[in-house]
Amino acid sequence: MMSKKIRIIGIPMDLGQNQRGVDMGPSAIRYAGLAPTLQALGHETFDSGDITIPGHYSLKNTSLEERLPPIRQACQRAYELGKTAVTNGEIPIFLGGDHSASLGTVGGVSHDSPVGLIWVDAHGDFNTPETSASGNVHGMPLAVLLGKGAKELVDVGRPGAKMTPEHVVVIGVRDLDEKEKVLLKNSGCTVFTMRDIDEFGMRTILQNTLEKFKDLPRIHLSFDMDVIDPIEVPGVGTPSHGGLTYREAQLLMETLADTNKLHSVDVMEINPILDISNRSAQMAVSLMASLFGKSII
Ligand code: EXY
Ligand code: MN
Ligand code: MN
Ligand code: MN
Repeated sequence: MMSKKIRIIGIPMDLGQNQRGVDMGPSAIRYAGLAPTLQALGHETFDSGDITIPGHYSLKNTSLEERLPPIRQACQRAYELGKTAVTNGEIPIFLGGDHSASLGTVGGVSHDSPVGLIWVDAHGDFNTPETSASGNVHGMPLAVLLGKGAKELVDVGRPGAKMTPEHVVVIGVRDLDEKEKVLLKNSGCTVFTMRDIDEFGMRTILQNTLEKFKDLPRIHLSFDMDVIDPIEVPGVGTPSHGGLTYREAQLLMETLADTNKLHSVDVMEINPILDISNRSAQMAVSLMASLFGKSII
């Protein structure tokens, strides 16, 4: 794989859910050796450090309404950093932090033209404040990117190029809320559940995905680490049994590496407080190595 310019951006977002610790995800992934691993593959890395999450220590157990302004502000910053990185010809790797931040990252990297969005997650992240039982914004970002939900967030998240369902593929879902299921089913997005992966295999799912995106020159991968089975990745805030195997996740990365279409990537939801010996962050680094050409012979 040709040498890439990779921009590491930490987004220690934890306002989208209630588990403390996910704000330390960016540090855990850096500590697991992300930059030296990518450099060893011949890539050039730049690290922007972590953005500031306004008020993030004083908002424990607060309401959705109280959290919307700081989440909006942080996602606006993520939007701007993503826009700047891709404008400078860099590939941003956003390190979460909870998945609510992706309503900003995806908007920023697709500010001027559509991307194929591959959303890999145990969850649909397709709730709105009206359908959500938890009120947690990390269960909403994909709906926001398609224009559904809180106006304060839709105004931030909607990319200039206006994300459309035809440009969205969801892979790995197995834990959907009832009302969310109806929204996702009627959304027009392509959804491959864990059962689809079991029945057809990851290779077929990826072939279908890349066929769907054949006319799109750029792909954004929004990877929620809870898509992988919690036995392999215990350090996540909303674990869900029966996830991707290590190899299914690696095959996904290797297949995307072959396309040379990778435009940007989110690695979200690692919570080192819930982890075992930083194993989940080490897995994230291993996956990024495959995404950036490690297994290409
Ligand atoms: N659907 C549940 C909710 O909305 O609260 C759980 C969402 C988990 C979201 C994680 C980031 O993927
Ligand atoms: Mn998610
Ligand atoms: Mn998830
Ligand atoms: Mn399987």
